[in-house]
Amino acid sequence: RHEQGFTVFFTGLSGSGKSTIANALLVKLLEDGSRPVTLLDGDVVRKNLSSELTFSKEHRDLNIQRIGFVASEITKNGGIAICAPIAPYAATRRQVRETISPVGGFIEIFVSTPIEICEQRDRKGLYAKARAGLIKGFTGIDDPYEVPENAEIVINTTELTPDLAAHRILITLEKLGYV
Ligand code: GGZ
Repeated sequence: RHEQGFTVFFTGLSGSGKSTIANALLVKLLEDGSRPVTLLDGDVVRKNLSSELTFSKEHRDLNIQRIGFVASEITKNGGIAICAPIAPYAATRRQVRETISPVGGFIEIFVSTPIEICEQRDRKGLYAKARAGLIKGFTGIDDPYEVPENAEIVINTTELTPDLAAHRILITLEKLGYV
């Protein structure tokens, strides 16, 4: 029986595929059925928990700290938290890792889709708006994304479908003894 809770923390650019892979992983973990699973998706958190926040560095950090706090509570109580924000700052990601590691597992997943591909896809038209100057401080265009150097898993979406990516993550979670 698996008692320990854990957090799967995705990070990557807008349009990198974080949400799609996170949702595919959610389905697989729910099928497994061993523990409650909570998905904290970037845009859902932005609409609810962080609706008053902007995309300044301070507010992005606050947003990630809130996500980290909720994930740590879930993890502490033996659940599974899946987080999928951009989380562009390495120091803030490290903070979250340090908050959660003492109470359970922490697996960071870098969805490494290059900006060229994210911009080509441009599912929500946000890159076009950022290029046109209609959105200022857009991650990867005129705002930083600090590439993770200690992620447990790196997912290259140009080589893997979302379902295969989720499968690979699940296998790794099994190997690490979390599921
Ligand atoms: C980056 C922005 C911005 C700016 C709005 N920069 O593709 P999306 O639309 O659904 O995902 C992006 C989401 C990012 O919110 P997060 O809470 O994940 O970001 S952070 O971790 O940095 O707090 C994008 C949309 O919000 N969006 N403006 N300026 N993404």
